[in-house]
Amino acid sequence: MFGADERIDGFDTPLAAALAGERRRQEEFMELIASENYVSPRVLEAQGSALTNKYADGYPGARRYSGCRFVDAAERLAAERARRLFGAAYANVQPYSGTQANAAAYFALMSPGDTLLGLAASHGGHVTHGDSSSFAGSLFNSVTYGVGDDGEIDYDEVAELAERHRPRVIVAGFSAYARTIDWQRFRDIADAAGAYLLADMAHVAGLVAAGLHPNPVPIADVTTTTTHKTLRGPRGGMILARDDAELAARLDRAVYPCIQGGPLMHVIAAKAVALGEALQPEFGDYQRRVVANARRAARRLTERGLTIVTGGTDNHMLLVDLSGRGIDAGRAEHALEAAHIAVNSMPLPRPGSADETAPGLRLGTPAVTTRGIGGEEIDLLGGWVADVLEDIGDENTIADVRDSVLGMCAAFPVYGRRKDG
Ligand code: DSN
Repeated sequence: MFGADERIDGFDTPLAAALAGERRRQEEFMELIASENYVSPRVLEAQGSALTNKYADGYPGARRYSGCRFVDAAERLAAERARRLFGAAYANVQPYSGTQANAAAYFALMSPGDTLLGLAASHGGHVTHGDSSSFAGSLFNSVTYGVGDDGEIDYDEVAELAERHRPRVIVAGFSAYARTIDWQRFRDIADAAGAYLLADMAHVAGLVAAGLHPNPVPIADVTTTTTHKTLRGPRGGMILARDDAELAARLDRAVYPCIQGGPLMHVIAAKAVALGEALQPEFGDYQRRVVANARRAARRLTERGLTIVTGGTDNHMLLVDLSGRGIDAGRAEHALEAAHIAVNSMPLPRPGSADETAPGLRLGTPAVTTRGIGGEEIDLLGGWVADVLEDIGDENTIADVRDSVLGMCAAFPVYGRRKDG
């Protein structure tokens, strides 16, 4: 039997150091990676619970294993909360990730060789939206649309490609896009082409839950999402859909047993916690601060002479185009990391060119907002990002910014007690 006081520390020193180091890194960095967030202690509690021990292949009430009474309860809670939060008739909370959610949705809606129309990865789409590096691009006949010269989705191009290629599925969604998606426009295009519409709301699910971004669930045939990012749950995926019993059965079969085995019941319990948190009124306040902070950061960076794609943001992220600065994006990411500011470098579409990309940075405000940062702190943080980018090789600038960042991190701890609280 295990002793109650068995700990990693003292047993596995290198792993204990990695865990402690990462915990400390999260406290001591300003986390501006748009897809990351900090989960609550309650979510961590469920994720680290004994539910990790339980096999439960199948669905609540119909498992391949005995002893599933309590994990059934956890899964029912998660699914019921997901349906309530997003007004969905159907929710499957088992996908291990957003990629698995998209894979299952594709297998429910298409056969290998069918045509898939999605946003090109080089224009802000996720690789599962049809990129050749993903199963989506190799199993299906992938056709991609892009953004126009203004950096916004070119809906006319989507319509033209849909009419020409008659895809089985059109995917609306993104990994790097700062403007509101017009789900209804996609619905109309899909209807005209006889296609299914799949909305991937992974990035904006928290905003959708708070009513700050239109909800795709009543419009799309199937909606997929991750449960982390703005939704602030554990890393994982989820599938939602309107009321269609036959489609629901296909989606269930596509998740299990088609592409997944036993569901991760501890993660599902953690999803239930996070979805319960998202149903609280304060979650809406949090999301409003996330968006306000992103807009404020975009304004601050613009004041400092940086180019923000589309001139600003409607959501939690902003895309900084470094092409006019002659700065290598990877070098910018590393310089910011040295200053304890975490961002993603990523190629951005170059207006007017389908293939060429511009060096870019993707920034987002979900994580810093969780730790309580807002208002003038966002101005300071934006100023520090600009300082590092202006003086990219200057170690003194990096050291000064790092000191300032560490000071702000100490004043706004993630899991510890506030100095002022
Ligand atoms: N890897 C996630 C992101 O960073 O956006 C999903 O695409």
